[in-house]
Amino acid sequence: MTKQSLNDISKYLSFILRHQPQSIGLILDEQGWASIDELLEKAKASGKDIDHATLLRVVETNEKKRFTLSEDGRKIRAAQGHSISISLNLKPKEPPAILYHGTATRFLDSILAQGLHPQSRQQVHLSLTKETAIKVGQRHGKAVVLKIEALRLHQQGFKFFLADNGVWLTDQVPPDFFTIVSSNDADSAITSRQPKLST
Ligand code: HQG
Repeated sequence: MTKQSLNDISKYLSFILRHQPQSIGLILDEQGWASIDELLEKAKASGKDIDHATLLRVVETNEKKRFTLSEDGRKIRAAQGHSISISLNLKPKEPPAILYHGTATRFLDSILAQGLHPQSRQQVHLSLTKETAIKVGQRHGKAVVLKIEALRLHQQGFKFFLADNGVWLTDQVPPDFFTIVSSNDADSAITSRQPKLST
């Protein structure tokens, strides 16, 4: 199986497990888990034939560890990124002092005015490193990175959660708790209209 085929299956599983399980008649439990047997059966019935070994290979080789298996190996769920309403049931956790959020310059005006909101997903996604945040931002256009004062937010009562794959999640980030990071990806026009510039 080629890397491209594994990647295609990963995208398909993300679509089903994060966004549209009902598109193949699959019902996830309240914490986002699907029975692997049922998932494979329903995928096959809708024209996507994936065998069990291939599914396990996708889970193991996925570079962002997007999928989690249950302890008994019979269930699977997406580690984060859901738009459907499920509760990952993660325990709140104290975050590091700083986390990063990658976004695109075209969203900046709105983000500076309103803060970060989950938009179509369940929570705002934050990264441990600037490098990861740049990659996340590039998915949307010209990347810009926000440096989030995560620990200060936590101390103010905002809850943080660490997904199984190392992505940090929180419900929102108000404007007073981030600054724009100067990087090669943030052009000077952006950095110059930002009052609190950090590196
Ligand atoms: C932006 C991928 C305007 C936000 C990634 C982002 C991540 C606002 C976009 C995971 C806003 C939502 C999630 C506001 C936030 N006004 N825009 N007030 N607040 N936004 O894709 O964080 O590869 O839903 O900055 O790596 O980009 O799929 O979220 O640009 O971990 O596994 O609205 O998805 O993982 O975009 O990405 P998304 P995200 P996977």
